[in-house]
Amino acid sequence: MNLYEIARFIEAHDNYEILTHVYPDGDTLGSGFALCMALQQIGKNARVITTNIPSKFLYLLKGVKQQTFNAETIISTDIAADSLLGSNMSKYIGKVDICIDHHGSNTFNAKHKFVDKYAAANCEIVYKLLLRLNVKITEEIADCLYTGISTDTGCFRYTNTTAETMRIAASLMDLGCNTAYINKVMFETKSKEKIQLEHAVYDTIEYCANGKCAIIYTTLSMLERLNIGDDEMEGLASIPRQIDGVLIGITMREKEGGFFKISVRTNDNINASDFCSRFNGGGHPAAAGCTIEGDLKTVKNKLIKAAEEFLWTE
Ligand SMILES: [Mn+2]
Repeated sequence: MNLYEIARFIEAHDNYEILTHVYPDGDTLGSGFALCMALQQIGKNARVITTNIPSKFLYLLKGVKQQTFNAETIISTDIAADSLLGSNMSKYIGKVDICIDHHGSNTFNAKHKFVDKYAAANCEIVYKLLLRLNVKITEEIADCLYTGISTDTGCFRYTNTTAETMRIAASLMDLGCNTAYINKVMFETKSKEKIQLEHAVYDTIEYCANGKCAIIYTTLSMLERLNIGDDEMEGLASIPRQIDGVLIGITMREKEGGFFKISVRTNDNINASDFCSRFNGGGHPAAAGCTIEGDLKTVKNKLIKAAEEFLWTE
């Protein structure tokens, strides 16, 4: 379906549940809540299904009405694969009517899909969809969309940023979006615990592949010692890629249940999504992820081996 057809489908249906991905980020939450407010504005029932929203994102809910209804139509936002629904949303697998996403690696099961891999953020697609639904983009909706666009582009610094990204962000500013507030909360403000965590993480840096790959990690015991929650973890993944000469920057985060969540960020056209596909993950060309089971040493050695093979065969 093209975006026009998606808009007509949405107008013809009602009682929406909007799904966001596990470990929700600014783009999936911004997309979900913007779409929810838009659907409510055009007279539909809608709610967002999500878990563990980091507290810094709670402003996104500002204009959202709580509604009770029996769900009929399911839309997913920014979800590239069934596994990204997480265990508590697995009941939705195979039941999604419309998938809206911007991951070129998308394999998600849905009746209808709109995937634009050139969109820097899923929120860019949602912005265009709302125009086709003749929704009035309120200040609250603009805040949601800007949050997704700014976070997925690292505040317009990453290579996925296009002129179109800038134009959409500029339109959102015209509509009253609180860019200065959002930029500060997303990119400047850090808790004292976060500073301590970064301090600890810098101590874990390890290089391989002749310095072309850098790995950092967090463990559950580190998080416990520093008394820090999952919502402070965002942004760590950009650290190893900042190092001069590093082509693959890997961040390992230990999770409950004996596995690590891996974030990969790359430089110089090294394909992060291809790298993560070796571990059944995926994502974007410069930012991707996967999960690997095992203890710290085992998982790290697997990543080092994979990185060396990957870089020597490029
Ligand atoms: Mn995204």
